[in-house]
Amino acid sequence: MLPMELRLFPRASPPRLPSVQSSQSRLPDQPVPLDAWCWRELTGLHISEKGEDLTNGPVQDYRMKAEDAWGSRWVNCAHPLSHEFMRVACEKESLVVLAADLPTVDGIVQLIEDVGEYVCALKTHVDMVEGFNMEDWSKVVDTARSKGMLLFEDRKFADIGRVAQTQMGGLYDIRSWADLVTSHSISGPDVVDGVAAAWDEVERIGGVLLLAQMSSSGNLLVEGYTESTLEIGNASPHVLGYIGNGSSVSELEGLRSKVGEGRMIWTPGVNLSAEEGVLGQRYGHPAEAVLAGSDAIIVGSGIHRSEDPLSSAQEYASASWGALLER
Ligand code: BMP
Repeated sequence: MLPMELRLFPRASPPRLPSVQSSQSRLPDQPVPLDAWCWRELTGLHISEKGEDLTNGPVQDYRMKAEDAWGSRWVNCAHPLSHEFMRVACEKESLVVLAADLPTVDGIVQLIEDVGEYVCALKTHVDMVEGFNMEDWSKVVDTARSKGMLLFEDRKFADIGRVAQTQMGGLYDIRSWADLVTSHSISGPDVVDGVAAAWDEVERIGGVLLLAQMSSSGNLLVEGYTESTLEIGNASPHVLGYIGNGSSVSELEGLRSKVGEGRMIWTPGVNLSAEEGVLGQRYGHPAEAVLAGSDAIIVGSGIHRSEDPLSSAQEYASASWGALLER
């Protein structure tokens, strides 16, 4: 059993998603079976962290704000964590996901303390952290939670389902603290079911973002691969959305037109001042990415390497939020 502080959404009873089937047994064109608010009720997301029922209170206000800001995405996305992300985005007026690519727990905690008010989710590469142990890592988890951020481990799973399930545990025990993870689709749909089965083991709900495109130059995720990835993702209730290439407006527009409104697109490869990063990273403007259909901008060095991370986070928040309201 997990300690309570590692559970994002305490619930009276374990979450069971009644219509969840294996990705393979559902036809790609079948819609996700429950509407968003039904999922919300089932998962207890309408219960605040203090245990208050928000249904008749402030939830109405943020529903209105969220529907205004997100439009059809709010109505059509079915995964409960997509709504949680959209709600936090409205609260913070920001679509920023912070890529905290730092090698120490103290460094990550300090960064969250510094910029957390403008960040909706913390993206980590947990295997980058020197001398990792779960006790220290809980400082990152607790600090991110205290700032109202979702936890997103960019693990890029790519193995067979059974191995992915096991890799969600192990030293880093990703299943116990991450709300979202990334996965490649190269090994087929079972990788997603393996990841979901691991969350099920610890009675938590999580979402998978499949890599449909990448921002690195010369990557092999060509159009046909992207389309096959969408087939896998659209058939799975565990797939909250896709990673798209934030450095290319045309690639993103193409991706959005294929994805439709029911899944999110999150984009790395965005920077306000650079067009190129180190070792083949490519960048586009965050506002252009959002106008082209991105729902979350993943920003790493633009914030953590800035001389003034707080002002930079604020700039990324305002550029992304402004673009969302414009589109
Ligand atoms: P930066 O903004 O410093 O370039 O960092 C981008 C982050 O997004 C990194 O953590 C990287 O792992 C991730 N990322 C990426 O850059 N391109 C992709 O295609 C997929 C990613 O996950």
